[in-house]
Amino acid sequence: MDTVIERAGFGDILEKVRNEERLSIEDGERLYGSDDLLALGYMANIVRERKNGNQAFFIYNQHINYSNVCTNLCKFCAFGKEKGHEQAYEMSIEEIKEKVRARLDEPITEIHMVGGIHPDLPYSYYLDALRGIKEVRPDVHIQAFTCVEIYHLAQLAGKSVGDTLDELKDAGLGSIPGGGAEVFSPRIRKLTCEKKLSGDGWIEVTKTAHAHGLHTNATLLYGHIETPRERLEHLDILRRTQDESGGFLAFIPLAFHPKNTEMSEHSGTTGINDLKNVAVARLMLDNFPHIKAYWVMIGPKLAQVALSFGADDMDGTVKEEVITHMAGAETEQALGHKTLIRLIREAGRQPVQRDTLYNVIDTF
Ligand code: V47
Repeated sequence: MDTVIERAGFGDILEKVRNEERLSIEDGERLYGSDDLLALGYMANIVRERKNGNQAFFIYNQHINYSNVCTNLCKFCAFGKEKGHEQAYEMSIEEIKEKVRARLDEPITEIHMVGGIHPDLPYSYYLDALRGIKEVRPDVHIQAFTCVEIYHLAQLAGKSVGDTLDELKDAGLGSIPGGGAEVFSPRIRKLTCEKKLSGDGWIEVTKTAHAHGLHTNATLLYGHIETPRERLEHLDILRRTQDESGGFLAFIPLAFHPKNTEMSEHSGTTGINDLKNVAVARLMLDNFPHIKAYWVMIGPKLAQVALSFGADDMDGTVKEEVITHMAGAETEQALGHKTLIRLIREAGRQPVQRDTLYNVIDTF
């Protein structure tokens, strides 16, 4: 394999990877610039196996999108709708509880709940939603509200982000998902999501969450108008934040789906680009314990291959994914745990069912 690495011109980078030295943004640019996927994958796999051995994780989870009403209306998003739009919806607390009740016979350990930035749902709605879920399913871990929503909730509450997080925690919040990060670059935010909380704002909320004992995830929305440099600067900000707080659990590269968005002139991502983003993330984010290959966005088959290109987690059963499907995802809206186990096994990895915080629930 070392010949493959030499031929790709990555001898020095392999040396750094083996010595556990941090890669620079310039190293990252060389990685993105290469078409030698096997060389990238080989190096990413070294880090992947160093951190997670042969294990590949999945979770039994359920997604609930309480409302798609949104004042940000990001150009890359097909989910968010203006209030009054014919497809706009918001669930009552009873409807949210009913969603949870409907799956009580399944061994779900996590509920992933996010929504738009709603103009007039009161702060009490969000607390009641958390409490309502816990009432129906007391043991479930609720991973809810992106940092963008948390900032909005703090404004609604008229409280600091820290005090708001403490209240949300008391109501049942267990951790925070990685959405809303998009690309931190002010250029990209201006062109695609001008109204959204800034990259600096997203990082501030994240740091506060970590300081208040909440773990969070991080994402990068790639495959639209961002440059490789902008992706790498985004990754560098994430790893510097992780150096300080250590509160990130997983990074999830999100493949842009253009259908039904204001950026529908773009093509979807390709398999090579998807795998490159997994591998480069694994190599750059040397202090992140986990990299997820989110099967909803890149398809179960490529997510399976990604387990050899840096990823150690396939997310989970999901159940009723909406955000990517509104933007034209052709994957299923849910996967059975038996399918996840088979995909992982056939990739030569050991399937491990985890909880949200990566405690092992079962091995197969
Ligand atoms: O914040 C919006 C992105 C995110 C599109 O933390 C799009 O474990 C692709 O963050 N094409 C929501 N992506 C999903 C998300 C997530 C998913 C699974 C697991 C975790 C986790 C987080 O989806 C949004 C936005 O960044 N998004 N529109 C689109 N057209």
